[in-house]
Amino acid sequence: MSKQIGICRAHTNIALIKYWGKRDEVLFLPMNSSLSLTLAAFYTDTKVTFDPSQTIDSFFLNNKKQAPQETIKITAFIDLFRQNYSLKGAVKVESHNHVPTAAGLASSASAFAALAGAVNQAAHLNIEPTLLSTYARRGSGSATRSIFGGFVEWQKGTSSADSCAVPIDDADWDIGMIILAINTQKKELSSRAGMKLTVATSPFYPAWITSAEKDLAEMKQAIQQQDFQKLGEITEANGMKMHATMLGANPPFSYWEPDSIRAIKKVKSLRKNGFMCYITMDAGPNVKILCKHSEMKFLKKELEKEFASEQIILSDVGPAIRSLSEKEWLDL
Ligand code: 2P0
Repeated sequence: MSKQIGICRAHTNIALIKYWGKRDEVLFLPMNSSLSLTLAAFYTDTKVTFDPSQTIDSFFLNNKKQAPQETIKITAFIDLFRQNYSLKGAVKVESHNHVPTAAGLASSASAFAALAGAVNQAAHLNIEPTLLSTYARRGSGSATRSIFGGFVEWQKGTSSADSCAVPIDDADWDIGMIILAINTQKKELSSRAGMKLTVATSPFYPAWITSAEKDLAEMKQAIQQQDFQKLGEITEANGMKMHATMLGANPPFSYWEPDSIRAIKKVKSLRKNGFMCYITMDAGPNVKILCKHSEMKFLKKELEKEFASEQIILSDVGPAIRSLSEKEWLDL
């Protein structure tokens, strides 16, 4: 049997309605549905080669062979496909992360979406995108949403079969995102551990769930009506509520740093001056600003006045996963 190859590009995404907590740690079933915006600026390219002459999987990230503890995660993920589709043989996985290390963004969303897409292609499985998103989910929850472009909902579902991503809108209506990298050091508490602690100990958690479901319904309506102000207001409020659950955890924790608060104040003052820009933050101190694409460059200039040494990256709305040709791969 000859080698089978698949190459896929997946973009990262930022949640506007956050995923924060699992109801099933093994199947990666979330406590609440979430909704994200896929970003053009950050992506992962992954090549999967099924090689019958090899007996163990190997994993290269940015041309560097990864240690066994990293490769184990890849093997466990590909085993899901091996089991369901009776696939044979070891794989070589080669990934290139186009997520600037200074951006302070997690790459697990684009990484597992690209890996799922590349396996699908290499093994000629013809898995349709919604079902493919349930596989991506098993690598990392946020990867579920990176299968599609634009605004994407991850429906919490009732089981592993229907906890999947659904495209909501291509977001082709003057939308952009600014990433303000406050601190790009590895965080002390991983998002996986942080959400687990919050679910287990925060008395605010039940209120978060109720509130997130309401926010989601209202956000979908705002998207349908292309109501940017409402979209932004819900985004900012939902992110703040997620962070509030962490202050209620035992022990309490927060990913914020003084500069995060400085950024929040700056964005609020820009809003007072008539710009529609809204903050969201994830499991780290970095700040993402949802804004109008047409105002992005001006806003960057304004932010640079106060954050001269921080990296500020602009992103367009990103597309769904796509296959890459061997030539595109070689040109990387
Ligand atoms: C999100 N985050 O919706 C939320 C908001 C961080 C804050 O998804 O354990 O890496 O692999 O499912 O997806 C980050 O957590 O966690 C995340 P796992 P993941 O984007």
